[in-house]
Amino acid sequence: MKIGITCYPSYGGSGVVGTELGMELARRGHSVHFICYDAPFRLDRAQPNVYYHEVNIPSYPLFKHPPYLLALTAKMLETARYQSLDLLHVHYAIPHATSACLARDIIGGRLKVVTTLHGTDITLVASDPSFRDVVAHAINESDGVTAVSEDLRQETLRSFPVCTDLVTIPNFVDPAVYVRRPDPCLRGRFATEDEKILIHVSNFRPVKRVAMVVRILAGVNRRLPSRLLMVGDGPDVGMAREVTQELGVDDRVHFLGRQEQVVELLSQADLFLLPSERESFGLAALEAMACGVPVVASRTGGLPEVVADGETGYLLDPQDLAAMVDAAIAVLVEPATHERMAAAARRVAVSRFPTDKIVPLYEAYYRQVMESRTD
Ligand code: GMT
Repeated sequence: MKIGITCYPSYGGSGVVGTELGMELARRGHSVHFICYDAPFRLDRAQPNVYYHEVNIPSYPLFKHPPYLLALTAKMLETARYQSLDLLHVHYAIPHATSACLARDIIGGRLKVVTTLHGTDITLVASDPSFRDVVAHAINESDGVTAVSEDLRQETLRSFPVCTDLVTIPNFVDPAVYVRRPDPCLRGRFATEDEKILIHVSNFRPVKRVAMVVRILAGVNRRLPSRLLMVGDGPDVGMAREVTQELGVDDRVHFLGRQEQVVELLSQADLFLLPSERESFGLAALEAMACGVPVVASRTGGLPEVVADGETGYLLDPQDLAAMVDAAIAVLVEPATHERMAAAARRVAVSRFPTDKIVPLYEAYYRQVMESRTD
C-alpha cells in the first residue's frame, strides 16, 4: 500500500505512535509518506520505503495566524496526487482529520482517510464546545476511525454525535528495543546502592500532574531513601521544581529534560509514576513495563487496559497521595514483590502489546477501509 501519515512531529505519544507505525509499515514493504510540518523526532529518514514531505506554512502580512490547516491540506493533496497514495492515516484529530477529509474530497477517487484518536484530541481540546462539531464532522467524514483504547472509544461515543464505527487498536511497543539494559555506571550517577530510583516521563502538561509525582517521591523518601528522574519538558516543569524546593527534596530529584531514547533511563529505574488526571492509554507506562519497571498510576481512562492492578503495579485514585505513596512503598520494599511485578510488567507488555501483533491489525483495517464503498 501507499500510505500517507500525518502526526505531530514533536515529543508526545501520538507522534511516537504515528512514527513507529509508519517505520514498521515501511519495513513490511509499504511505501510510507510522512506529511508533517517537521521531521518527526524518532523518524529514520534513511530507512527504505520512508519518505518525508514537509508542510510549508506561508506567512503573509495579512495573516495574523499562519493557515496551517490549509497548508497541510495542500501538502496532503499534492502528495496523494503525485505519489498515488491509497490512504491518509492521521494521528490526532485536530486539525489533521479535517485536512485529510478536505484533501480527499478535493482529489475525489479512491483515496481513503483513517483517523486515529489519541486522547487529548477528544478529552481536552474537543471538549471546548466551539471545536466539538468540527471534530465530530472530521470523525464522521473519515473512512475509518480507530481509538487507542476501549475507554477512549467509549468516551468518544459518549461525548460526540458520532455516527460511524470506531475500532479499538491499542498502542504497541517493540520488545527488542524496549528491554531492560542494566548499567550500574549510569545508575550510580543518580543513586547509591541502598537507594531506589523512581521515574516519570511526560510532556509536563497540567494533565500529567507532575507536582503529584514530586509529592509521591517525597512521601516514599521519608520511609525508603529514593531518587526521582523527571524526563521530559513542558509548561509545568518550573512548578515541579518549585515543589521539590517546598518539600526539601530538590537534591533527590533529577530534571533530565527531553530525551530521545528513554530505554537507558527506564532500565535503571525501580518504579514508574504516572498520576495523571486522565490518560487515554499511557504509552509511557507501557514502555516502562516493557523495560521491567512496575507502574503506580491513576485508575483513569485507558490505564486499566495497560496496567494490571496488583500484578504489574497499582492503580489508584489520582487525588489520593497517601495511597499512591503506600502503593509505591509496597512495590519497592520487598525485593521478591518487586521482582515478581517487574517480571509481570515485561510479560504483559510483550505478550499483549508487541509491534508484530498490533501493526498487522492496522494493515487489516486499512484493507477493510480500502474495500469499503465510496459513495
Ligand atoms: O499525553 C499527552 O499529552 C500527549 C498525547 C499525544 O497526543 O501525544 O498523548 C495521548 O496519546 C498517547 C498515544 O496514544 C497516549 O498514550 C496518552 O495516554 C494520551 N494522553 C492523554 O490521554 C493525556
